[in-house]
Amino acid sequence: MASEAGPISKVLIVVAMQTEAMPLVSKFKLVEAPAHESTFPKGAPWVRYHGNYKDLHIDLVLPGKDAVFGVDSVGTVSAALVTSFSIQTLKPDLIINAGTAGGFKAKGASIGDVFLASDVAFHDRRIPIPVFDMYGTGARKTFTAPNILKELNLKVGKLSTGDSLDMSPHDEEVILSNDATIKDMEGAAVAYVADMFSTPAIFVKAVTDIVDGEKPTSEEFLQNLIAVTAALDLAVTRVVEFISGKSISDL
Ligand code: FMC
Repeated sequence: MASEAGPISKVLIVVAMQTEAMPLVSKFKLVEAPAHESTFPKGAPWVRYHGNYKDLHIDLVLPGKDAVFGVDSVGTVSAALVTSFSIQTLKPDLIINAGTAGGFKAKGASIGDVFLASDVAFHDRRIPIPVFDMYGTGARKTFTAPNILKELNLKVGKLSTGDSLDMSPHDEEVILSNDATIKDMEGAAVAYVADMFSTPAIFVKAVTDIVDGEKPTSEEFLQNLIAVTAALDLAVTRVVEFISGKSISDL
């Protein structure tokens, strides 16, 4: 791992869906790590692309396809697993969790906005016992990157994470008390693992759907996924270009 003062050399990009990953793979000219040189254990569906971009080594990992249903393994469990193993084996200086999210228009989010999350928390881990309640919510501040924010002109907001795409009334209540502007299915899980292993992590999230709007979430999500992914990839590219040649304390 690079010291705080040394230039960042290894970046780990954690993405949940193949649709979100592929434009970044081609932008950074990453190649898939062949099975025989895979650092991942046999049986794990996780996928790793890697390569050098400018003076950075980039590893882009995704949880891969569910073995039974063949769909992207979205959600907290898969994200935590692949992040944990990737930190152990790839030893990144910085993690970028890039993905799509739902946004709250009441908090100023619009479709296509790209946010850098200032805080993360869970909204579907209700444990109404003192202290366990706070453990469940798991609110934490993310690594602050004021210069990335300033340079890239991203929006800032709190991110709330849960394992459902939709929002139950219970979830809504917690999301409100988490003061969240955006909502996803991986961020707080990636943050938990990154903190566990003292690896700085930033959360770049592009809004595919408006949670407090009229349209059904799944419909709006699928409708906007491709277009919003382009905005996400542009933002991630700019973040990576900004990071190149800098140290952690410059971010
Ligand atoms: N609520 C929760 N997650 C998402 C969302 C929403 N309104 N819009 N987009 C997402 C993200 C999640 O993090 C998943 O990776 C994927 O997109 C939806 O399955």
